[in-house]
Amino acid sequence: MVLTAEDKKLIQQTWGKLGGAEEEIGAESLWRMFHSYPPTKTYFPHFDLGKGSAQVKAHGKKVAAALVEAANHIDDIAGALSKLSDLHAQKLRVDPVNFKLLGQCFLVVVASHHPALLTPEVHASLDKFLCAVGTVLTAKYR
Ligand code: HEG
Repeated sequence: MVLTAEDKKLIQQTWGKLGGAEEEIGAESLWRMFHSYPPTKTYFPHFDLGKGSAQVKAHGKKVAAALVEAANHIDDIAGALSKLSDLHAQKLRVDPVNFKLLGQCFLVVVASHHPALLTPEVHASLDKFLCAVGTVLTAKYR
């Protein structure tokens, strides 16, 4: 996944423009993933997955923080998310297909909250970024 200089600029600008709302966006993306793709729920048997669930909110905050970390280390996403990579691939053994689903839900949520922000260029760059993060988190899945 090659992120161009233009992609990197758009990704970093976009995180800036979400203006602190990324935690809610993270939680809503997860909620949407669980309910539009129910098999994803199997990784979270210990969670209450209802709307407004405190566990989904708390988890959305963690996912958003990891995405911000990746955006802040855009030239070394693998290094920035190395522990999470071990966790998802080797411990949780999350099937790689699921990352596409979460990425898609994330884009839908950004679009629904910030329609003007998600120009086709930003859409493409954010999609590439989410794919790059997914590649890192699934790299050791074997
Ligand atoms: Mg994952 C935990 C980030 C996709 C299933 N995920 C976590 C944690 C973070 C994170 C930061 C907490 C780690 C910790 O507590 O040390 N996840 C993260 C990102 C993305 C992602 C950035 C993709 C953008 N995760 C993902 C997907 C699934 C999944 C697609 C499964 C469908 N994550 C998962 C599970 C846990 C985490 C089951 C453990 C939850 C818990 O028990 O607290």
